[in-house]
Amino acid sequence: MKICFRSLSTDAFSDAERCFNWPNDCSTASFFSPNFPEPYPSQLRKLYQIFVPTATAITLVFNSPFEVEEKDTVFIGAGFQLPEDLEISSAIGDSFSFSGNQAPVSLTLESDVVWILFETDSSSELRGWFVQWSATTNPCVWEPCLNGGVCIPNFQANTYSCTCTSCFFGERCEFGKCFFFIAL
Ligand SMILES: [Ca+2]
Repeated sequence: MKICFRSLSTDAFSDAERCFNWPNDCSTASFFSPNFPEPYPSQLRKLYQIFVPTATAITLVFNSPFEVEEKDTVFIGAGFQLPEDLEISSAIGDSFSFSGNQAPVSLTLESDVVWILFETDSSSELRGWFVQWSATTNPCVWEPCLNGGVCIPNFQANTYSCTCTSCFFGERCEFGKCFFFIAL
C-alpha cells in the first residue's frame, strides 16, 4: 500500500494535538482517538505529535482495546513533518501503519519527535485506540558544557549542570577567568 501525503504539512491540521517541550509546558503522557472508547468519527484525519527535547528515543505502548477498522489506519513515524511520499509497510524504516484488532507491540522510535496520523473512511467506525508514551532523555546529548566542562545530567527534570575546569565559569562554562600568555 502506498500513501501519498503530497504537500500535506503538519500545519494543515487545525485540530492537531501536540505535546511539545515536555516537561516544561506539557505533561501529557497519553493520546487517544476521538471519543475513545466510544466509536471514533468517520472521515477523520487527525494528527498527534510528541516532541521531547533531548530525547534519544520515544516509546509508544498501546492499551487494550485497540479497534481500528481495516479501511481506517493509524500511521506512525518520526520527525516534525509528515513524509511527502510515504511507502507504508508494517516495519520498514521509521514509518508504520496499523489497522485491525491487534494492538501494535510496544514501538520505539529513535527520535525526539514522533507523529501519529489517524485517518478514517466514511463508514464502519470502531472504538479506536489509546496510547501511552515515554521518552528516554539525555539532557547532555547536545554537549552544552564548553571549554572542557563536564555535563552532569538531571534526568528527572530534564536539565543539566556543568562542572567547569578551573579557568572557566558560567552556566555553560562559557566565561574565562584566566589570562593566557602565548609565547611568540
Ligand atoms: Ca471506517
